[in-house]
Amino acid sequence: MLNLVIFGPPGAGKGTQSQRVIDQFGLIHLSTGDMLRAEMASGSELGDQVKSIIAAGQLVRDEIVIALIAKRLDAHAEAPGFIFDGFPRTVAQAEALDHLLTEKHTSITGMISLVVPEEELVTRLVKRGEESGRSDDNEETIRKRIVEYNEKTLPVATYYQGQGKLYEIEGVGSIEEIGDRIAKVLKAFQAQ
Ligand code: B4P
Repeated sequence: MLNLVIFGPPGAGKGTQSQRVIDQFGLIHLSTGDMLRAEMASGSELGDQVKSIIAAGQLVRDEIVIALIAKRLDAHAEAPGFIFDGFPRTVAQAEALDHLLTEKHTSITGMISLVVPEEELVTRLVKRGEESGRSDDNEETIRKRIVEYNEKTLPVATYYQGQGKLYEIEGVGSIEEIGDRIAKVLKAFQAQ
């Protein structure tokens, strides 16, 4: 199986590049951001619980996102592989993911980490906010999300680096250029 984590700060292009990887490599896309937004849109109890957390730029509780991922892994038992987008976002989530995959006799192949400077992130997300109206895409919340990322999420890169699985990719350039950089790494995985 090819199991990838696509990683980076808010607005790094994780969702954008995941779409290209799915098209090229046929992996199942598991985006915790999309799952949480679907819960909010459905008006479920869980959706109501997470709405204010996301609007404040904070991370949703580990137990909630781990349960969402576990459910999806079970639903796609025959998949050729997964791309985890926006998950894991804490070391506790990374440990839980390793545990879930070990139970399925598989593991993470590698982490693709998109490196993008902060001001570029803010510019991208403010623009998206103007177009989509997403409650967390305004400058004040974006800055909070970046602080939350630096404090709680960056250590996840160190976690995978310790396993020899971290691949850093320059995340500035056209969507195609970045996609080509990622595809080169993934083809090397497939050749192994
Ligand atoms: P996510 O949905 O994961 O969103 P993101 O980090 O904002 O975006 P991403 O990096 O995917 O950027 P995109 O491709 O869209 O998380 C939202 C919130 O959900 C979190 O803040 C948190 O509260 C919660 N959450 C999610 N997962 C969680 C977890 N595991 N644990 C706890 N809480 C969790 O690109 C952004 C913009 O840039 C787009 O408009 C795109 O068009 C543009 N863009 C992309 N590539 C570009 C390029 N090369 N050049 C110029 N623009 C580009």
